Amino acid sequence: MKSIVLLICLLAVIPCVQAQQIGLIANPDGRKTISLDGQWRAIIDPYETGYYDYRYQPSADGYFKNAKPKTKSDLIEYDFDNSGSLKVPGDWNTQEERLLFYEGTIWYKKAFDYQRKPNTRLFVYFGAANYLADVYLNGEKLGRHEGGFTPFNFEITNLVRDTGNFLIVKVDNQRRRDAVPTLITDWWNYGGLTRRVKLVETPATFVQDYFIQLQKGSRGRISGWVKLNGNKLNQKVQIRIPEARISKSFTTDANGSAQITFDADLTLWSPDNPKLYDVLIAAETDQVQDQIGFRTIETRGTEILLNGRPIFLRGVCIHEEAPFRGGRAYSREDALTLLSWAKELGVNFVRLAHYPHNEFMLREADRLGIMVWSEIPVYWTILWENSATLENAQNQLREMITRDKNRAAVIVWSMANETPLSNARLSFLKKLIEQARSLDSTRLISAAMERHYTDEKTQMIDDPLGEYLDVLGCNEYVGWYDGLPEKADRLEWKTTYQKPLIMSEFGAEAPYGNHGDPLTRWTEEYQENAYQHQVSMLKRISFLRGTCPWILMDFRSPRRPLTGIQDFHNRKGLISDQGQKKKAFFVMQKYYQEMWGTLPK
Ligand code: GCB
Repeated sequence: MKSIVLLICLLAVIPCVQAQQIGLIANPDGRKTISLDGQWRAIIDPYETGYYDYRYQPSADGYFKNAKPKTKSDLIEYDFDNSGSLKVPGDWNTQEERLLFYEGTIWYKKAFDYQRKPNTRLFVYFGAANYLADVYLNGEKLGRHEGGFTPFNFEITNLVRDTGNFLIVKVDNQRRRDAVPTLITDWWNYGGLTRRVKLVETPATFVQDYFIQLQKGSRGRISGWVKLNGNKLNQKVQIRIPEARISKSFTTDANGSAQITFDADLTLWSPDNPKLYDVLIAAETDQVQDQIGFRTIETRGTEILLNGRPIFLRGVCIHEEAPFRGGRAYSREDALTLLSWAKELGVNFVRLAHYPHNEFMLREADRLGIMVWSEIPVYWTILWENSATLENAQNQLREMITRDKNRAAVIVWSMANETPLSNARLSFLKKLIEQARSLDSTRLISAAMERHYTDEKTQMIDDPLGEYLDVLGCNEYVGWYDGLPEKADRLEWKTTYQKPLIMSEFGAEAPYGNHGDPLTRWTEEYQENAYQHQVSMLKRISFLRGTCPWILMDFRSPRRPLTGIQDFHNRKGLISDQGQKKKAFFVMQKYYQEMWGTLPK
């Protein structure tokens, strides 16, 4: 009996020994990588036949085995090599017309050869897969990842072969009530391997992750940590910033960790001067280079201070939607188009809604000097009392912060969007806030909240969540869902908190080129009118320190069917998905231009 138990334990353990999901590898682009992008074979599997048997049990002979008939009589009902293909990175919805509304499973397969090397470890790194990914190499399961907008990696050192490897991923984008996000969102549920996939090569012991930023409140002291992974964990690690003549040595402990702290005389990163330094993290067995900016961000009363000086966040919200071609954005070019439109508007800040965007957005924001609000898809009707939902949200939060914690551009981590008040919701969000603060004490914490009327003229922000935030975020649609544009003229804003406010959404909807008078819905003139009244209202809010109109560019949404106007797009963009600027764009642009004269950029 004992030996059977032992055997079962061993069998259960073997796959873990071979294929490990280790923590995220920081800065994969700063390492030796081999791209797996391009065409992948794909099988559409709406009934998950490749995963479950006819008793709805996980099947041992799923599609991940990539089986081939060995004799002419063999029965195998799938064949990757004769099926169609999909481009990676890319959502599947916009690659084939029959997939536009598809929600379910698609199996992806990529074949590759790899020359194995001594003392070298190999990982497969996914930028993102929406929503649930089961990953297999050469028929063995590597693991599962849940959450559509954050990266994950698996070690494959012991499974990879010199020739004939097949990497298979089951991607499932079915919406679930207990997931994050949950069943309803006002954006398209783009499925698939939506971001880049690559192999990452490292030495046996390597620099897995590091956090190198200015200590909270200090403009001259860097503080953070370095983490090694491997079997030679006790090493000397140097942090070098040649341009600032810095070279500091630290020793990692038995777990491969070292706390770092040292004084540094640096040119600080800001929108005026987005200075990035080459930073080298050099252990004895590995080294990684990154470009890192240094700045401080704090609040004092209702002020937001960048490098100690009050700042107004001239922002705009952006979805990860590709300009011109539609679908999920994934490339540097997409990021540059979106961010340069935002710059034309006059921004120094963007809200990346409603989930972590691809890494290019953060890297380019760092280079262009655009401050960023980044958030997780805790949106609307999350199951607050479900512990698995909380764990899922915590995991997505951890992955977002892990990936982007060294980007100077990121100044706000946001926890949630328009969530309804309840004790369960408050305790869920408090846990996320505690986690965010423990992972990164340097950024500001916010959430996009709602407001309510205390009388017909007074808008009140007193959501109990506000107590736990550094910056209040508030979404309001006065002039669109809430009255007509001129209603904004009568409103007065109040809050119970002595904190800065970012108006994290406001807007109105109009397809580009649809004209009429300023009170006719869906016209550019109505949208322009709504923005004019909004702007004069915003100017009257004494504790306002940032504005993020909804939204830079039109985006697809299944909740927007109105034929001839929306055609399954949310048309609240200041710019159309073909890059045409609507009248409202120029209202916001003027508001931001006027501000440059009176406030520091
Ligand atoms: C909101 C949501 C956003 C929607 C927007 C709208 O409040 O946060 O996701 O797209 O309103 O257009 O209704």
